[in-house]
Amino acid sequence: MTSSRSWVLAGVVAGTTGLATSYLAAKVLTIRETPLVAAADLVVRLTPGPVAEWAIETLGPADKPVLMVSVVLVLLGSFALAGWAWGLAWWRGVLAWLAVAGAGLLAVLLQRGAGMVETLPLAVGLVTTLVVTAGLGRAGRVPDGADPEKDGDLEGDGAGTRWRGGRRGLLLGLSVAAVVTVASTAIGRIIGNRKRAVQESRRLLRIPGVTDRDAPARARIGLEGVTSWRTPSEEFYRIDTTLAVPTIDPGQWRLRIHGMVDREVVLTYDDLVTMELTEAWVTLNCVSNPVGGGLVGNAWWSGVRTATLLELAGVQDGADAVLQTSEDGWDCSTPLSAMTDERDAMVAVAMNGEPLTIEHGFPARTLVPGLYGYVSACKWVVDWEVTRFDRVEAFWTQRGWAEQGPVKIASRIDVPAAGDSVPAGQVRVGGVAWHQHVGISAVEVALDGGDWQEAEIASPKTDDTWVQWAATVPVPEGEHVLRVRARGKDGAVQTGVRRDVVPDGATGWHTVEFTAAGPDD
Ligand SMILES: Nc1nc2c(c(=O)[nH]1)N[C@H]1C(S)=C(S)[C@@H](COP(=O)(O)O)O[C@H]1N2
Ligand SMILES: [Mo]
Repeated sequence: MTSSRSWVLAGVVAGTTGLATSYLAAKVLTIRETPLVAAADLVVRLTPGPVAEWAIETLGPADKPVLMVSVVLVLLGSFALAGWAWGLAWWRGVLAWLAVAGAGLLAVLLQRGAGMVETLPLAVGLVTTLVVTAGLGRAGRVPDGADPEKDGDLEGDGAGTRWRGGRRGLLLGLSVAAVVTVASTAIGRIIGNRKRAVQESRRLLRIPGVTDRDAPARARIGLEGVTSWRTPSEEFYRIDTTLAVPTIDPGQWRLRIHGMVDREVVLTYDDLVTMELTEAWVTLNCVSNPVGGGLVGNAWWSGVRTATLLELAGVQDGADAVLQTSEDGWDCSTPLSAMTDERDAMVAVAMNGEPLTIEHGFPARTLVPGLYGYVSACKWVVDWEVTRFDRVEAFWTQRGWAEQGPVKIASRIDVPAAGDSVPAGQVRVGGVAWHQHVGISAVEVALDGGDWQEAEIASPKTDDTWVQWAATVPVPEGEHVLRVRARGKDGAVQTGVRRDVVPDGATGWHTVEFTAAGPDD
């Protein structure tokens, strides 16, 4: 292409195509808003109050459409600029596109709760845009001195710019961009509508028998700064390998139980929620949680006992494992014994009194107290194969993690936090400790490598949850190190030997360095 007008057009076309593929990627990968909406959102948040009020007063209900149209116009303007810059020198164009994408990145990251996945649509859009700009530039390129109106002149001088087809090439490039744009938008729309429908049916869902609970008084130590005993669902840690969170309509959901069973069973969601519900406080944690880390949470779960479901199918002799598979293909192998003994292992349908959130496995996920999530807590679970450990190898086991994943005894200091400065004297310290399905019998702290001192512990009724602990420690002025260890109801004492999370969970005492200041500091 020769004229800057063509470059402006190429920029607008390329940017629009990128917008479309980023939209598709957002619909496939996330259940959040697209980069375009994020940008509009950012404008709203950056708008000074008086301007916003003026806009609402004068524009009324038209304020949202006006906003979106303005954002789109600004975007088209920047696309045009980027195209024009590319015409001057390709690297200027690349810089311009990076600037546009950077602004989008800012908008996306400033959305509440946005993570890495939310930035992928932008990357997809940026790559599309760069490819399309370069492609259009190439397709429309005409050697100096040739007639741009003429097609396919192969009489080029051979050494110079290759003849790429002039106007015909440009039209072809534009058509490809148009097809990509329309197809991405259409497919994105279909996927987006499906996800919205699932979110809506989740919102409207009322599961009979599901109750909600506050943390019982006996489970609370009452020290400010100690992690809340009941983890709110939106603060519950999330771990999975999935890029595109499965959105499963409860009406479409099935759990197939097969393998070493007397009869194969296929359960629908209605089958499941009309069975007797079990409810329990259960603390779930991740094997990848480092000493002192936050990949642990405690919730009130409602579901159907896994033992009941396995009984329906009739487990055959010789089986010792259940290979659980998620809708997204992830799998884990769980000891059959943990799914059939007296513990509250369940296929959970609700968390803290509400249907599971989509990120935490809606409409159904497994939960086995006492086992790390990676060997048990299959989200979006759809398939159980009753089998033997010597016949299967699940996702994380194939990658070097242990086949068996019982939760290790652990404890954590929440107060003081690392680097805190507290008044010297009698200092209240506290945190949480857990050894699911065994229980915590005591927690001890030691200051600066001194003697262990027993802490108070709150005692929830169940051994399947963490416990809060607190202690009053005499602390002189200066810099200090506090460490904590727990004792299990089985008599085990938490080891101080530091081990990494691979292959079956970290060990070692959590320590916190803090300062105690005198009255004059
Ligand atoms: N489908 C699926 N289920 C999964 C995983 C996964 O990657 N995919 N990760 C597991 C791991 S490692 C953990 S620690 C828990 C975390 O559950 P949460 O995200 O609800 O806290 O889910 C488990 N279930
Ligand atoms: Mo995990």
